[in-house]
Amino acid sequence: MDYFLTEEQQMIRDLARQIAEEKVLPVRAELDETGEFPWEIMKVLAQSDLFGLFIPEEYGGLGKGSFELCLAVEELSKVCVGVSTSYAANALGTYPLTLFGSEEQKKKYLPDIAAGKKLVAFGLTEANAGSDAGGIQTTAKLDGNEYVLNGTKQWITNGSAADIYTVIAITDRNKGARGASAFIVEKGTPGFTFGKKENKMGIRASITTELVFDNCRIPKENLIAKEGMGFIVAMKTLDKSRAGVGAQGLGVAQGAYDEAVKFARQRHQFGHPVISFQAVQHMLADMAIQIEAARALIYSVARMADSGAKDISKESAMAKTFGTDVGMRVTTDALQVMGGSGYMKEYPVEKMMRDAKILQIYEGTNQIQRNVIGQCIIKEAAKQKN
Ligand code: COS
Repeated sequence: MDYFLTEEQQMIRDLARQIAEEKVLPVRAELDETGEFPWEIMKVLAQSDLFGLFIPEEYGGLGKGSFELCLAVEELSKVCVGVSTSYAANALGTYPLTLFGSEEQKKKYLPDIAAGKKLVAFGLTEANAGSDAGGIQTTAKLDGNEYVLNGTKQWITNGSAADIYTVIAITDRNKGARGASAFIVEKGTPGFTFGKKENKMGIRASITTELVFDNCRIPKENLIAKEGMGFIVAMKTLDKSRAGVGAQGLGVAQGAYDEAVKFARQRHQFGHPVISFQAVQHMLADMAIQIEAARALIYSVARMADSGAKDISKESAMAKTFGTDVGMRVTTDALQVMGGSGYMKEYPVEKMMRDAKILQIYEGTNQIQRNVIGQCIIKEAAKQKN
């Protein structure tokens, strides 16, 4: 299908594709095995200006948007979702700054982020606050000219690899969701350390750790927006980034589908290539339909986000849910088409299937996304009735 990409968008897609094929593909199995952070690939992405895609030009970026970011994420995810997670989590961590940062904060942090000199992570989740994002317990107390942070963040992508952390903490426990605030915490700040490093089923080329704050003092100026805006900062950040998670699902689905088609042409049974059997063709046809439908939805939502639309909660939740459900279904079916070979580490599809699973879970489970969509439907229906 033709998505009418501009020449520039085609260049961005082709650049990401080239990096994925030349730099990521040769090392993806090794990264999956060792669980090492892909520093060399991050360097290449930085040299290619891909960290600056969504950052405004006045802060050293390329001034593009969610759509271009989705194109890059899709290409990287075709080859390795672990790598695309490390890359995309940087955007997730940066959105609080691009969306809500002050002029001083943007000037101070965005140029280094755009240049890929500093990596970013987003710290929301805690042991008792996953789907219930309002249930966070990490606190930030104002003491003179500093906030003092205490608490532990869990399952933070790019934890310990990142230099800059955008962190949500409670400044007023009595105010519920309106008592949370967003902060910038730099690596190396006394009282800020990294806890457990997780050993994961998939996306092993990304790093996931705890962030531990023990009387960590940060300057008052590191507050993002105003006190009490933390929950809104987090929700708007997630609204903005969720099409990108959908693009990860889309990319891994495309990667697995391509492998399945290639395999089905080569593998012979009963004297014929297995692709000649209708049972296999129907599976491939269903996979192709789902991939194209996901692409159409994700690209439309990303373009909507870039158009300046104010409320994209419902659409971005749809893109995330559909894209990542397609990612899981298509990788599972691709493995089925490949049979015993698909299950073996000799082929990349078993890794793709392991990688795809997290996409239905992180940045808001697909059950939470359906809640978000449901709430939007209720609001729309109420408006229509009035
Ligand atoms: N944009 C702006 N404001 C939003 C918003 C959004 N997308 N979503 C909620 N809000 C506002 C609400 O309007 C409400 O404001 P008021 O207090 O003025 O009424 C406030 O935030 C609280 O909203 P709500 O009552 O809906 O919050 P809940 O605690 O019920 O939780 C969900 C809402 C479940 C949607 C939220 O907790 C969520 O997204 N959870 C998943 C979090 C997640 O993605 N975790 C993954 C880890 S982060 S990588």
